[in-house]
Amino acid sequence: RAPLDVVCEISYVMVKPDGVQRGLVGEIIGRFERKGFKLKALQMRKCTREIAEEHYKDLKEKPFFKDLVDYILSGPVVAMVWEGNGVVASARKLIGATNPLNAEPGTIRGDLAIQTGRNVVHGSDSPDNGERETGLWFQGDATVEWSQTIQPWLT
Ligand code: RTP
Repeated sequence: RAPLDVVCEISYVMVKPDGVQRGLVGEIIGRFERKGFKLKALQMRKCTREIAEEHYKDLKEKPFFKDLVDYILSGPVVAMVWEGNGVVASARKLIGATNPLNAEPGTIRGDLAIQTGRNVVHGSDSPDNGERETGLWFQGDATVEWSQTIQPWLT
């Protein structure tokens, strides 16, 4: 039985090509695992321009849009779905500010990056986008149902 304050959400989190190339996949997954979130889907892949453009469609008019899409296409990414209480906002906090120079120490970007255009990881900015992005990146693939043993003592 879930406690009353539990809001079950999913966030689409992605290690971007620079994070993969720099060998930061384990570090990033570890931070979400240690926080207590539940991994629901995981796939290493090279994405298509169509998916990258759809993923960032809200930024289509920005001057950096093409560079952003080229960056996401520049190497494999690690696509993930994380589930848990308040995971969308919490993931954003764990990840830190868009510009890594403004990200607090202790956050992924604050500890591990120095450039906005190479900020190693993405996290959905709303529960609706968590659902939308999960559907986009894991088309047709069901997320995995499994029982997490980390939290029963809280209930
Ligand atoms: P993300 O979607 O990747 O998690 O990043 P975010 O919410 O923190 O930032 P957002 O404003 O959605 O921007 C998406 C990504 O675009 C790149 N960007 N470049 N050159 C620039 O001024 C600029 N601004 C944003 C970053 O890679 C950012 O993560």
